[in-house]
Amino acid sequence: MKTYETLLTEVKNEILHLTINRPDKLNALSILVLSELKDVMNNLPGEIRGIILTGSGEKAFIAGADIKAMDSMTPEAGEEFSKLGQEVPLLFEHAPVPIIACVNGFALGGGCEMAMGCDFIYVTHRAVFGQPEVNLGLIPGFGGTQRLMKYVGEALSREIIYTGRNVKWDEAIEIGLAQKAFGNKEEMIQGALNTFEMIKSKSSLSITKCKEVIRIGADSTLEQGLEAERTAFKWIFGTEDKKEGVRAFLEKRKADFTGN
Ligand code: CO8
Repeated sequence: MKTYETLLTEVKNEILHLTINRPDKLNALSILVLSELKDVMNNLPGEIRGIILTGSGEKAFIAGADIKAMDSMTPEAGEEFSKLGQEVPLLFEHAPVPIIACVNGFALGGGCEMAMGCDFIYVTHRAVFGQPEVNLGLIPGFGGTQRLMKYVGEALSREIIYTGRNVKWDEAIEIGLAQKAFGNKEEMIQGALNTFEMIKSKSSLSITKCKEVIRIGADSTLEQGLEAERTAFKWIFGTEDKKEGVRAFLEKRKADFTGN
């Protein structure tokens, strides 16, 4: 993979470890960070089965959009910044493999928004979420007004966004924003790798199609979602992995999926 100025990327055992690496600025999302994230997502290595997204250091996942960069922006530049920041979680959602956000410390503003674009979120006991944009006279601009309510419901999303308050890891678990908690960062990354081991034992085609159909369903009517499911179901019936999975069950053996 390419090297980046603000990101660390490493593929190990078919998992891409993607780390935002600006610890002195609490991994704040500058235009460069967002552009580099876009570049990674547009050039994913073919052989990977999953992505772990995390932040460098112990203090922050991402402390938000770069506030300094926004200081001198015109409304037009603000709109461009918002568009760039909206594109990244969309790329996460359209990726062919699952992405687990591993949140160690602050996931504020744009940080919470990046995490919510991932498939699910693991946390350490240091994780703190929030959409504090109202404290800056702003509004969430990288998808927070739309995605937070999908995680926690509309009324709670309004309460969190209007007050700009912090949501600590235990509340995040309680309200369904985060899915699993761990004592420290090392345990969290290992937890994500364990989850990926389970996912890797399935057909990659099944996982990609599940991800695609869930995404379509989340943004459409039930009828449209069911149609997408049916179409994907038909497609999967034409794959070697479906034949292998069903045959392995009938022959009482473990399936050997090839991703074909
Ligand atoms: N942007 C830029 N720099 C930041 C950011 C940020 N979001 N957060 C922290 N930093 C920098 C600090 O300026 C400081 O740098 P320096 O040492 O050069 O002064 C360094 O990181 C360390 O930060 P602190 O000294 O403040 O660390 P503390 O432990 O005292 O505090 C906090 C940690 C509480 C996380 C604090 O840094 C903070 O409140 N940060 C800002 C959090 C925030 O408001 N985030 C939301 C930003 S707005 C946003 O994300 C909107 C997205 C949509 C944009 C729409 C486009 C138009």
